[in-house]
Amino acid sequence: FATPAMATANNKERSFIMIKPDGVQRSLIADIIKRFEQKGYKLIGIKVLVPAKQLAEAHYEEHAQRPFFQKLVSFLSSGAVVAMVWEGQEVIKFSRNMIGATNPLASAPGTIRGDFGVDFGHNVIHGSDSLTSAEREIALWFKSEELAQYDLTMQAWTYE
Ligand code: IDP
Repeated sequence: FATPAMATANNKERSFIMIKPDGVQRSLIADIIKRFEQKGYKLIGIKVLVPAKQLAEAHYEEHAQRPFFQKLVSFLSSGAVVAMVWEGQEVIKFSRNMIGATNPLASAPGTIRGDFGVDFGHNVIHGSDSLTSAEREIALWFKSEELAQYDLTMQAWTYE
């Protein structure tokens, strides 16, 4: 028998999730946030911003040598994005499952990209792909004081 307090030990994993400019322009913010909330994850950071090109380049630095890099960076800094940090058990891996494959046409129906996207370059959302990426991306987009520490009473009903 585990009390809710005991159960929180594994629930602190964090992922950086971003609704890209296409997702914002297509009014998908609420639908996307709703999926993470309904899954049982906790929103601990959120902001709307038009990323500077430098920030977009830093975010996608692993793709700097790829032919699509400039297009990708220009697109990300072309409009408002919603940058978020979500917390919960296995949130990194599970978010990637919720998001779907990089190519929306290869994403299963029911995933965010599978339900909302068509094209590679307009695939609606970003989610960290590993613990290392999550830590790097959260530090890049958020100051530590922008991340809220609070208890969600609902968690006692989400986690055993
Ligand atoms: P991910 O977003 O699923 O983690 P990554 O391989 O990290 O995929 O690529 C970052 C973003 O770059 C993708 O979300 C997509 O928008 C874009 N991208 C990736 N590969 C291609 C490509 O081959 N052509 C055009 N855009 C691409």
